[in-house]
Amino acid sequence: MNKKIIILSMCIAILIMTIGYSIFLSNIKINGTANITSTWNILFTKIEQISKTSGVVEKTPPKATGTLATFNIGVNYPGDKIVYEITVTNEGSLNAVINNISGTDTGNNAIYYKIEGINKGDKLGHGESKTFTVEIGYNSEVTKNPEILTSELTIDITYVQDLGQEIIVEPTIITNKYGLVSNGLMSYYDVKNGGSNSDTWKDLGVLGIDGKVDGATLGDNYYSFDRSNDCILLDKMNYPNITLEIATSINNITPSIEHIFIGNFQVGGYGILIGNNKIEFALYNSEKKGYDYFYYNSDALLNTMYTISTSYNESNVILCVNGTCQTYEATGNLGYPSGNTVMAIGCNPEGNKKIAGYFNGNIYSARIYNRALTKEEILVNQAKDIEEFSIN
Ligand SMILES: [Ca+2]
Repeated sequence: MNKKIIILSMCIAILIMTIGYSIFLSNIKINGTANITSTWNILFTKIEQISKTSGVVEKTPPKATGTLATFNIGVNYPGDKIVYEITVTNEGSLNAVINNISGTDTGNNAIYYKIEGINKGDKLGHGESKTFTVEIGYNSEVTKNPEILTSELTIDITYVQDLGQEIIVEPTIITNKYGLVSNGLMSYYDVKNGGSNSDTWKDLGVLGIDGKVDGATLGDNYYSFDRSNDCILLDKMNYPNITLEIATSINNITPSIEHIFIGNFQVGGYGILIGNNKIEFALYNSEKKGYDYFYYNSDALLNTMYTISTSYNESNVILCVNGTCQTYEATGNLGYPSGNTVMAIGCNPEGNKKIAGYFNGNIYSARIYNRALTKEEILVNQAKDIEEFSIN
């Protein structure tokens, strides 16, 4: 076997995890003339590998030294993963609580990180220890060598003195270099981030499924669709849990027809569209053999910039438009599209052809996740769009 190929298929993941406690000082109370005996000392006391697949190479031993924990691994095959257990100990005399955790990876979507067991709002009393896990893996959906072979994750955990103040417990969300939730981002299209041309909309996500532009016209930072046979065809994406997101502006609506932003619903499937002047998510329900529709409350406006996100997790649908979310119960079974129907932007696909449901407007970006993002995660992505596209 050619050595070059082995090297090319290797991805390196590095984790840098730090503990900070910047604002606790302002909260320490000093009484009278007593000596200050309270101490603040929270550190990583242990990092240990608890499982790994055979394709994972630990390039240096993992290290937990003081407020810094690091590891450096290589993965060879999609599906490879390693799990580390990390212990954090409060060796000081003050009770502490996490008031923030932030994580950013450098944007190699072939590598994912999962952190479990530590959240904003977690308390750590003096003398106590807590363990949590970090899983790093080579995304099993990847079918070709990623363009970037390394990934660096930085996590900052900030503790403050626990004075009984209210800190809402929130899960840790890791974002990529674009400011988007990393975990599960399969395909990501955004003209502004480069690589696209009049034939191809570059996929910046895990799958590397570049969109085949068929009729749509490349503009400044968008593709425009004229409601007459314009479409961008992707590939098959039939996930049982999904999130679809799109940044768009609408030029025109013909009330009697459906205009599709993104979807794969040709006899089964799901997508985001405009129906009866409203933005909606449609999901094929295989029990009732028809679509369930989840409408956003207000009418869609023309020439208005929208970020639209929708997620489905087998019991709920979340639909968010410009930072406002509606949640619906979704019963029944998701029905997949028939045959080899692909995901498409701006039209209804049948197999890998465009047939109907044409859109009239501009599409700036689109994202497909293979899991249902939470409302909190969707709002992180929408905040990114709201800033990028100056949405009011
Ligand atoms: Ca056209």
